[in-house]
Amino acid sequence: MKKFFYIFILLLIVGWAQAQQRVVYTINDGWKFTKGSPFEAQLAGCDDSSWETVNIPHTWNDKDADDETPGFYRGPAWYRKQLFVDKSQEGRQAVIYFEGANQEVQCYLNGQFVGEHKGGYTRFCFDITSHLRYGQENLFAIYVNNVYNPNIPPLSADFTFFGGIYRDVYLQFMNPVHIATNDYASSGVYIRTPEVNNSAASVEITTLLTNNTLQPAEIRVENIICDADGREVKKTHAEVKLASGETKTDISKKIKIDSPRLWDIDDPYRYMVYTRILDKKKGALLDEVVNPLGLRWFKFDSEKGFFLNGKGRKLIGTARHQDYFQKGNALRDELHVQDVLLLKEMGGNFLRVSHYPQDPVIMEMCDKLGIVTSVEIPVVNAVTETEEFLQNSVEMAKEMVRQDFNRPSVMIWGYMNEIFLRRPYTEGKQLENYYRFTEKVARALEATIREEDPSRYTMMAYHNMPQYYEDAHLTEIPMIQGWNLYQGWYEPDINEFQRLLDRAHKVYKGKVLMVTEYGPGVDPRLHSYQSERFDFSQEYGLVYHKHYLREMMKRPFIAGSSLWNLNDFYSESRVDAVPHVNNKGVVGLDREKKDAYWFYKTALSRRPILVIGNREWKSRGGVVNTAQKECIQSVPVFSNAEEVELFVNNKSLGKKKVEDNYALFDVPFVGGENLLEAVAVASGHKLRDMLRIQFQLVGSQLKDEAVPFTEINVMLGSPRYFEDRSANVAWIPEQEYKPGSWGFVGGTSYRRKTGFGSMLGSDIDIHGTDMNPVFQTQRVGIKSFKADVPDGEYSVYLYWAELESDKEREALVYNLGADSEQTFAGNRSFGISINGTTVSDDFNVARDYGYARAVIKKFVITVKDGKGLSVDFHKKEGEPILNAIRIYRNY
Ligand code: GCB
Ligand code: CA
Repeated sequence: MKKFFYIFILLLIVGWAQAQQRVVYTINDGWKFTKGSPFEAQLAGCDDSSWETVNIPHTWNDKDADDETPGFYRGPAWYRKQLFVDKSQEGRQAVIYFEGANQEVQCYLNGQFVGEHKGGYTRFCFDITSHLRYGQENLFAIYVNNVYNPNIPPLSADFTFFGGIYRDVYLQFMNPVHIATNDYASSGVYIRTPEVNNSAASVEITTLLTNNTLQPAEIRVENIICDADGREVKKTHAEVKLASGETKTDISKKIKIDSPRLWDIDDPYRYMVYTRILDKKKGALLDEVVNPLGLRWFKFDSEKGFFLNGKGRKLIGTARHQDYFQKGNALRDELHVQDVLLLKEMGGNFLRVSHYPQDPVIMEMCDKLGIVTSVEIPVVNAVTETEEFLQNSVEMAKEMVRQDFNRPSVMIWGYMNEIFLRRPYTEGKQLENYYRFTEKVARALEATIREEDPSRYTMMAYHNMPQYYEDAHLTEIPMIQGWNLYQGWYEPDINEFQRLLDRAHKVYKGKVLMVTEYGPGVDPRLHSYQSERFDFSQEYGLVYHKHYLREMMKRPFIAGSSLWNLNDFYSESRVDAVPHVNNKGVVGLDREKKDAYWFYKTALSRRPILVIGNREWKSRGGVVNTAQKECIQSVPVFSNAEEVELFVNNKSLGKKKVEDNYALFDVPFVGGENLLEAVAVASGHKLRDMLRIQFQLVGSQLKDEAVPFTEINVMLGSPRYFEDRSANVAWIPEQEYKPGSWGFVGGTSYRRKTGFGSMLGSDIDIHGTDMNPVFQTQRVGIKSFKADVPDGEYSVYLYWAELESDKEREALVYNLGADSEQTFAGNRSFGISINGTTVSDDFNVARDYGYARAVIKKFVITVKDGKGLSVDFHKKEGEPILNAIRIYRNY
């Protein structure tokens, strides 16, 4: 009797387990991790007790990709985890599923190899059924490397290749008879919508079914389409017989939905498709997979642009990189989610998911928020002329398409970004062969994607060397041409942008055109009222974006654009105003909004908006320039109201008309705290915004008692303002000395030559500081810096960095066209005296500190007899320099 009872219970458990639905959970926490290749790390015998303990998402490069030492760890590493798996899932199919790991993975379970994967940005999974032990500890050992592999794209790119298991990892348990998990880590269900219009839609659902039992299985496949409220709209079913071990396709054709509610940018309505398989006889549910269904139709027209559900829509949005301040690419879901919310809030309706497929939550968010997307594989900069490279690229394309196949937001599949940026040859037979091979890869990718998914468009992004792409026929292959254009940034003439658009329109008649990239670098710590390209100021950022948006809006044949980039991102080898960071984001690495973000939000959003710009600039400074002892500086106020009024310290500055999405006010700042208050009325709504700013007022006459002297912080050779955010110090531009006042005597501003003209200062990384901009400009040939300060004791800090070196001549990889014609001027020596006392007669920055290293010397000086302060430079060899000066009154 007792025995019987147990058998009954056992049957119950087995039966229950059989009929149970999928169980999916993450196994992210508490992994042992080490770099390198310890002996037999996949085996239990390997002692991992001294390894670090980490949580996934994890990257091993979050710190070394952001430190001063060039390079970051690109090598092998291991993750290990002892995981107790209870008996609740015993007898079921077990799968380990990775959302992404960079870039080559080998997975072992209990000492046995279970699978491997190449490519850092697509999802993959392995069946572990035969290796898993229930009711016991299991040793998961995962080898990952991010070593350069000539056969795995990307070979090179302007972003850091953070290594690691940097997205979620899961265990999945399901019935041995289940919806297939082994088709490029897709959902096993492919939903097509061959016809959609306002009155009806037809849906076709393909399901891959697997029987991993030793018996044949007879099952019922159901597809239930529900509306967003969960009400059943349509249901289909079919009966399928599966032989033991068989994987089979079931296709439910032409499911008709009348009067569909469409998926649109403003109303991203989604149906849900529940794909279920049931035991034919017992009716028990064996497996279920849920997919979103968006009913929409769209087209791109080479003259009129993009149409969604019959309506013309200009696509405006951004590209996005998947990293974050101090975290590298290892982000929890919430941080991904936040980015799509930021884009939506900005009024964007398009996301170029570039340069690689991203976390599934990014795609989910785009589906949910009505953001049209283009997803691409990371074939960037160059190809390797091998079949293996070609094959790996094709595999990636398949993974991409199958994994995000059911997303209503996806309308474009992309491949190849600026593939001729790093051509290994520049002429002759080798170049010709290289072109031919690249064309072959392009044609293979195009064919693969079109075969996999004829319902979407294909796109390729080019840089401004049309001739290369034409020579290799690459401009002909994809359905959409994406142009990455940086006129007014890498190239000097901003107006060349619209000329290039018109050229493309003319030359590539019939091709759909998009601007897949454009953008200037902006460091929100920098401001300038004489802004120019490469100065990284907020102000130049605005000039640039205003121009580009205006020119694209004028041209209906530009179907859309994705500015570069939503966020600042890490690029180890790059030096912008912030080392290792590409500063072209409209939000920062920490997602701080820059003025350009507010500009787009005002231009694109239909909600009433009023935002005082320069919001982040909380410690400002400047020189008295009114009789009332104030400093007038302009402040943009972003609004879609017709006019705005600004109050400063409770006094109205009057109303101003808004042009180009903002009104520029001349704001008289007083020393200390200032309160700005903007008011406006937009579409009947009263709007108000406030901002408090600390202002460091500097007298124009330093002995003027109405503006007592406390300190000045001056960047030489520079019209820029810089905010030292850690210490709330306001750096201001240089000026020429006039008696009673302060400033430089003699010399010129340092400008670095680039392939197309020159840039203010330098963009080399300055070691030993996190205030690059303070050191990146300088006055060359300076004779003196004078300040007619009142008597007292002062700390005088002199700032130097040698900007000239042989190294500097090596063209910076990403600053297209940086040239090499400068002569070496870094070998310089000069004397320094302060108020007539020699402090050095042979000061040589390069000799004593090397190139590009921040040097700060502090002198304590007593000023007497009303003589003020004079720092004098005495030329010995080469030209004397000074990068910045801080004069601080002690007493
Ligand atoms: C490009 C590349 C992108 C770079 C960008 C830049 O054209 O496609 O990967 O980050 O330019 O900032 O230079
Ligand atoms: Ca995730």
